[in-house]
Amino acid sequence: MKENSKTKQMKEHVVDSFDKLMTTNDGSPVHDNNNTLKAGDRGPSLLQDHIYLDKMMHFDRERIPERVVHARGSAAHGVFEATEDISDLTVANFLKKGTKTPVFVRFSTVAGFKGSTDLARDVRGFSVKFYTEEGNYDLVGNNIPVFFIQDAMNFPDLVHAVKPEPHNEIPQAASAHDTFWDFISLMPEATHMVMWAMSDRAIPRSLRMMEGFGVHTFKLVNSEGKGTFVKFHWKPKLGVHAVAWNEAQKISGFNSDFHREDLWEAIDKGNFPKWDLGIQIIPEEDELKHSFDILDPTKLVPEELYPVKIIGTMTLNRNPENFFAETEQSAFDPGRLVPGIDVSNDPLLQGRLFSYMDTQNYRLGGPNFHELPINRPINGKHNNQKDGFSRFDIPKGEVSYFPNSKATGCPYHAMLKGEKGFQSHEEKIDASKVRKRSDSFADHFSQARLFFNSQSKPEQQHIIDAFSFELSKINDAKIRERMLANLNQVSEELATKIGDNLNIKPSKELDELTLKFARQNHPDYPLKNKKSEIEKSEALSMLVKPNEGTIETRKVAFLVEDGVSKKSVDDLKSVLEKEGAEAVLISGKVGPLKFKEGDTEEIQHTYKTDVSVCYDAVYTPDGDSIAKLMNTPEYFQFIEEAFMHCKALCFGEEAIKLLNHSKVKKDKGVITAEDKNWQNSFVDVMKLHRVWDLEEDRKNPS
Ligand code: HDE
Repeated sequence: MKENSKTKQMKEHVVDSFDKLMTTNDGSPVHDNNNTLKAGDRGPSLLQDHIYLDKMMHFDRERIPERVVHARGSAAHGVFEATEDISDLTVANFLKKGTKTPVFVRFSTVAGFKGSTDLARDVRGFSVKFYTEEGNYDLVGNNIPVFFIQDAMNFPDLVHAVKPEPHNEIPQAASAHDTFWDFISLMPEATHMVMWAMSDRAIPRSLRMMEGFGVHTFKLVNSEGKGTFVKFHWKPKLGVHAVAWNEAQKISGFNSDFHREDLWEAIDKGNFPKWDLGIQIIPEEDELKHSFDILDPTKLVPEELYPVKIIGTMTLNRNPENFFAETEQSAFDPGRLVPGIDVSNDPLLQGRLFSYMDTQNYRLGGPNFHELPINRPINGKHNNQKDGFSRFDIPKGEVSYFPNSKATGCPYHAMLKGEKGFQSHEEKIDASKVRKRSDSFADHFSQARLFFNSQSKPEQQHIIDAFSFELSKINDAKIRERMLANLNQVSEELATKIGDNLNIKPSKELDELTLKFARQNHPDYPLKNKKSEIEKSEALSMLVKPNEGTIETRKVAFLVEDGVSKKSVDDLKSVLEKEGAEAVLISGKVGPLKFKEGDTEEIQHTYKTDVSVCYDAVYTPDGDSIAKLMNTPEYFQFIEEAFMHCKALCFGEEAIKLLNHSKVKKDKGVITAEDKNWQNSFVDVMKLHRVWDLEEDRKNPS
């Protein structure tokens, strides 16, 4: 991996203890790290043991508060390269065509604690810190383009509602409980976002296969000071994919680090994840032109109205050296801006501008967290801010104020020397001071409907299943009813199908009652149905489009036993590897596996450690192994579960016997060596990610 200004800066702080003598924190060499100092062999221990005190005092203080939301995260370093000339829109240095900028990216779940599972049904955070030549720019987004609430004032309530309930701290990393849905059912504005949260977007196959969104509308500012509204999008090169809900639940049990491990391993193996950065460009003149308000964070801007223009590519190419020092201590903040980018007046974004800095002051123990290696800007920082806990820099000289003559006005502000620096976008505001919700934010259902209408049939079914699961977990029937009434505003079909699973019939009376409740809580709440300009948007569906799929970095389980044919293994393996996928041999035992041809290979994965939910597809090769597999219940469990989760399955010619003996039924996603062009057909099915359209048949094989 090539060095860049950030890796060089961080390198100075990396400590390598190999072949080094152990010391105390002050560098005093330690003679014995096994025994405390005692009065006599059998004690008592002595308080003067500074080596023990030094060690234990540090240990006692090893934990810092976890993030109040987005506590569980995984991160990586990389580089962003700007690929388009957008100098007409922005002076941002790092967006100049050809510029390469080091980045640090942290992905996260929202509700779970730091040690919770990766596969929770949840929104994923997608935070990018660009270490630009003009300071750090943080794009702190999510993998869903809209948010639950419109105003920052509601954020602590939203988070209190979704986090484990305060009396018993149950459930962990899950929204399927009363307090969350109680809150949501009383906040019609959350309906659009919960449609996304109940969709497969909330259970990604990999962090490398998620989109990212800035969510809010931002502003780009050019050299004339002209502003242009933009929405930011990250588009993953590997496509956008999810697992099945039943699979997610099982992965959480088998490997709660599934996403973290997947990201780490991909980078470790040189399979660097990549995303394109795109912008939707909305001229200032269009600000008030639409059925929705571009400042309302519960609304997206349909790509049909403003297409996404790709302006750069990000590659993650280095794992952190140390989780705590880098991932945990990284501090993101949407208010960390650089010249050429500014915030809009979105009331949720405005509220975030206080919260991040505030929480980091608390979480990282004071105002000098900017000096931690992971947070340091590469261009250095120069100002008169002084002192505070854990100051690393040693500022020179007697001056720590401005204006000054003693240091010739330094550090000088840009205007002093005719330079620009960061200038807020100039905007005319002529308004009364009010505490209210804008009428232009009043339509809460039409984009939720747009989202539902844009999903393929299997995706719609997954949304219905997810709502049915979550709402069934609620103890208070009134909450279920209110939620159903909200969903009835989105689509009668959606509400009726979910209602069937909950024993509730959507009705006008229920709708009115719900409205009354919402009104009681906030009497001035604007609620107006509008018609969306767009009925359906292809960009909102995750269905793989023809010829767009790839199997790069996908993991295929090869189920083998002693006597398996090496040729049968190697032939398909080479086809898959050519396409960038990985074959993993799984057997009954670790250790050497004997091939029919006589060679051996070390087995690292067995039915004891590995399950089908951790793989994308399954192959059973030919050979004398078939007889053993015929008597291996775990084998059948593996293929039958993969079948239920709509994965591609492949069987060698002799292995068809096993297929016939199982509950797996031949369909377009089950390929055998008797099929024409079978190896390529297997690859083609894998490219679809899953045969979701066969889900109903596969769940109930007749
Ligand atoms: Fe955050 N959010 N948020 N948020 N958020 C935090 O900051 C907050 C919102 C997002 O990888 C906290 O350092 C408020 C929207 C991500 O370290 C905290 C509001 C979006 C991360 C905070 C929002 C996000 C955070 C907790 C509404 C998508 C993880 C720890 C006014 C655009 C950053 C921290 C990381 C983290 C506050 C809403 C994304 C408390 C007050 C909308 C990805 O400051």
